Amino acid sequence: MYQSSFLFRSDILCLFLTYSSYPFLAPSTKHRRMPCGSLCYLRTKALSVRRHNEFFASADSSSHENVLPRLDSSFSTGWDFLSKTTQQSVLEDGNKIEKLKAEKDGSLAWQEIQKYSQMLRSGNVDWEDIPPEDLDIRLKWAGFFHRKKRAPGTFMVRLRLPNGVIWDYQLKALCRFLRRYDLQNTCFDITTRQNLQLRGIRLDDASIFLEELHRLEIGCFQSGMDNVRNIVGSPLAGIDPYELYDTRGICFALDEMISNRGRGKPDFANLPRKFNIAVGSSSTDTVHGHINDLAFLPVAKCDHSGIVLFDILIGGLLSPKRNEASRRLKLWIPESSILAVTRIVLEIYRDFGLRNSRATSRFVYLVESWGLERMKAEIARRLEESNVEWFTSLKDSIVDHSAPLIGSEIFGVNSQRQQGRFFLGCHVPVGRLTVEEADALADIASNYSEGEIRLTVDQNFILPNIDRTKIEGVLREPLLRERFSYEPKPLLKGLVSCTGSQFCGLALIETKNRAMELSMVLHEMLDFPDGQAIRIHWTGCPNSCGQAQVANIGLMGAPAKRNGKLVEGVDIYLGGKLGVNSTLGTLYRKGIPCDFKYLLPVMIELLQTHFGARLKSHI
Ligand code: SRM
Ligand code: SF4
Repeated sequence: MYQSSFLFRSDILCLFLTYSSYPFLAPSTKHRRMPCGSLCYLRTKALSVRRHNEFFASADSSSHENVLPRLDSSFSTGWDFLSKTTQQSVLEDGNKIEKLKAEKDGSLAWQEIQKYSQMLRSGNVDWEDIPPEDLDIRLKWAGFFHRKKRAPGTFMVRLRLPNGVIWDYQLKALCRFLRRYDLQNTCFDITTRQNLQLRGIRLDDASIFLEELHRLEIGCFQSGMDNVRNIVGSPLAGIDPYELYDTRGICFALDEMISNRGRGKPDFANLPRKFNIAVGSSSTDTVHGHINDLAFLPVAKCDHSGIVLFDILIGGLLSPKRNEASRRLKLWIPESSILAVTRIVLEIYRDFGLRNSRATSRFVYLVESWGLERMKAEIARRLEESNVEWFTSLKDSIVDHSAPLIGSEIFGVNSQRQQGRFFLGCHVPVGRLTVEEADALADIASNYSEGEIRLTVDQNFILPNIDRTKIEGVLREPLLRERFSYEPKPLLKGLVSCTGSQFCGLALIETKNRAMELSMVLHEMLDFPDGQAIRIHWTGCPNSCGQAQVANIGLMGAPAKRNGKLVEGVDIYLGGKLGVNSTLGTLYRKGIPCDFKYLLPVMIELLQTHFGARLKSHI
């Protein structure tokens, strides 16, 4: 470890710079310096505006040739990045999916999806002729999820939208693509990782769709299976008055490092399991850092240099087997070290993660099998080796604990840190948009928010950077008055729902429709005097994609009994908290039938006793 007992001149200067840059560091802190990487979202924004124009200029061109990178035989796969020892142990002792990857790596789907698409278009084969391991599993590496059980022959495509940013021209082009299908069978879903999923896509169109995505600078590769998922950042980045750090640049840079901006990067395409990353911007919890495998949360900012220090959290997860909030590593880093730390953690996970059982292969199991101290020492050793800046103690954290927790209170017109600019938070009922609605939203963004739309982990959106002169106009937009309300009712503000049985083959219950219906009925019966959001999350099975344990009240699909018969039911979780002292909700009641005759009284009682709801006088 670098010690400051013997210092050259440059080291003295460096030490001086370090302490003046980081006055909140304790004197015992060990440190190193490295050149700062300059990551600038503004560049992305400027490019986006330019690409917008270019895209429309070329949109009518019929040639889709040579847009995608052509992969040749020298192309490495995820398997090539595994050490000989890992490869050997997978072959001897790996679980079913590991064996499947060893046979043919998932990253090959990036090529094969185009091949299959062309074969289907030639009319000589049918989608049912495609080997099921490719159709149902490997294509998920390319972001194509066959909805085998609920909509056979069609695919859900999951995008990668770092920091949840999407632009009007991108959304419009996606709508234009989906219009080739019967609109009844397509839609968009905003996901709990501030991302978009598109439904109803056919495999014969996959290569054309991919080419469209590439021209739009949107990625979808590595959005499923054993990959790093959408990089979550604050939807209020750059506009939040309480912000310590603008997350946009780093989210884009992380996405680039991990997935080559969603176009595929084999280095991290054969992990033992999925991996979630979030970067926070302030104590205003908009990213749910505590349930990610790796999270960077800002804890201190130097007034003088503007440098922000981050806490590193590791090992958070929700899963059928267990739910864990992430643990603080007690290493602090500046922004310039986030990429290096992420690379190191992913390499450790890829090279040493457990691969014999799918149920115990998430990162937390490696952290536990090594112990937190060994994991910390290994990360520190590798940081040291790479000459990356990090710190072992922090004198003081300047996180503003008084910042309002606006994660689920983003609605309506809000002042930005920029004078005369406002953001409008809007509610999307359980995250779903029809193609027509998405198209109209893109037009609204063009007219009022410089084309930008930001998605949230609560499956809603905000329109940033609205000029004062345009506020009246945007508030009059019929789509926002009638459908995507900026004044949602208390139970809708924090209502989240996973996909459920309408499209998900793992679901035990229907979720989205039920979530809306129950909220409406509860609003008919109850008053919520303080008008605060009550966060209710529905999730169709114990995988907890709808993050039931993050909610005030979590409803998780589970079997229930009525008159001796098995029926759709929920387990109820209670007590999830966001923010600086976040906690996960715990099991409160098991096996309540979803039939409102049984569920409604339980919910009314809960809302009255824990959340200040009152029965309406006419009830
Ligand atoms: Fe998830 C599997 C949907 C966020 C834990 N998840 C699935 C699949 C792919 C199953 C399948 O093939 O049908 C679902 C696709 C259904 C569909 O048609 O939409 C699915 N997960 C979702 C989404 C769309 C829910 C939503 O409505 O928002 C979310 C997509 C996020 C994204 O953009 O990438 C989604 N999933 C999550 C989260 C929440 C999060 O990331 O913060 C979790 C819990 C957190 C975590 O992972 O620690 C989550 N999904 C799972 C799991 C259990 C993982 C585990 O370690 O056990 C599975 C099943 C699996 O991986 O074996 C799963
Ligand atoms: Fe499907 Fe279960 Fe995830 Fe809901 S929680 S999307 S039902 S896997």
